[in-house]
Amino acid sequence: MAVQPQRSRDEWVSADSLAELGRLAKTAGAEVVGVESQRMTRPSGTHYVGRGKLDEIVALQASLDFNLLICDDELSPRQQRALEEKVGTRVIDRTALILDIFAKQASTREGKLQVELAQHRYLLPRLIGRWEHLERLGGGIGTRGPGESQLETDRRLIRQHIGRLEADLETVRRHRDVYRSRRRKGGVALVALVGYTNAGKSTLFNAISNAEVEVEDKLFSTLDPVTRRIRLPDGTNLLMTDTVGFIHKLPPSIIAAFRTTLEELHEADLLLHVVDITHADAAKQHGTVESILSDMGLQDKPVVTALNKVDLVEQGVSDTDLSSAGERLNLTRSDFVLVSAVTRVGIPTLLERVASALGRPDATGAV
Ligand SMILES: Nc1nc2c(ncn2[C@@H]2O[C@H](COP(=O)(O)OP(=O)(O)OP(=O)(O)O)[C@@H](O)[C@H]2O)c(=O)[nH]1
Ligand SMILES: [Mg+2]
Repeated sequence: MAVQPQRSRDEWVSADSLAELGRLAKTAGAEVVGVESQRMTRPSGTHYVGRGKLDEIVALQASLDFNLLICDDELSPRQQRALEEKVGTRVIDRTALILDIFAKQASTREGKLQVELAQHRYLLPRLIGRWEHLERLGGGIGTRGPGESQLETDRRLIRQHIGRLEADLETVRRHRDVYRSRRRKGGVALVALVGYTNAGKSTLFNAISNAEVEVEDKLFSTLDPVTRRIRLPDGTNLLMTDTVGFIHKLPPSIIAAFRTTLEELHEADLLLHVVDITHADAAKQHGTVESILSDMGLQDKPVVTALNKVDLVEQGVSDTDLSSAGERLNLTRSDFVLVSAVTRVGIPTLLERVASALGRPDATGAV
């Protein structure tokens, strides 16, 4: 369910965003039985949607008997609780859904710590809504300490836990720093793959490096970064990293929690931006990735763009048509190469482009 603000500057319209939310829900293991949206000046502070739409959703619940309602924007604790009470099902938002998928995908210690941190940070401000009503009922819940409410105890526990997670992550980060500085001394260039989730980053990474990163037709199949040493045809040695994909409305809380993973991008000498050129929203996805990169202060990193999955483009489409697809993406500050990570078409050209973009004496690895 989504609210489309009337004068939004966001170029994503709710239909596209909702289709994506549906894919996220499927990835998380839910079955989508209905999709609803509403145009409003801005989402309602009480129920997210307006009264009329809310009645429709209640009626829909009675007829379809769904047991989970997912909203496309972050909900306040108040909105979430009001919706749950009215609709009679569990209600979650886009952030909680993404966190759920991340939790499923995290496999390394670093990944798990980061997801847990993001989940706890998400939970903390939302506890109020959960406990307020119990407080109003007056005490009596076993775990309360003297003169202390359940809410305060819970918040303190969660804050303590957040503190521990941050400390653990700091340790992981220090290990990484040591590893990084060793790598720096080796003078080997680092290329990081970036791109919208499901663009084909891992497939391309595997094709280039003969690695075996899991590739799946679902969102966020990669979470933890993987780095491999690669030798380019011209003899250049470099390191390439495949990592988590981006998505539209990626909450800042998640970006903050994934600081350790995303620091790899700051370390990179070059970003290889992979775009699924066959996706109906390719241009918007490209723009979203660019704006997340610039929010992260990475707008000045050199970029080579790979327009991927050209094998899926209808036979007979000429090179000029495909190039104009690149132009539609407004590729101003970067160069692009048409590739297929599956058939490997364009990969040699892509690697040449990467080598010349790096083009630094210390990137040759010859010493
Ligand atoms: N036809 C075709 N399919 C591709 C190509 N590259 C990737 N795919 C498919 O696209 C889907 C996503 O590929 P991944 O490599 O997992 O994408 P990703 O960007 O790593 O995605 P996340 O890790 O989820 O962010 C998979 O089903 C791949 O098989 C390509 O060049 N051609
Ligand atoms: Mg991947």
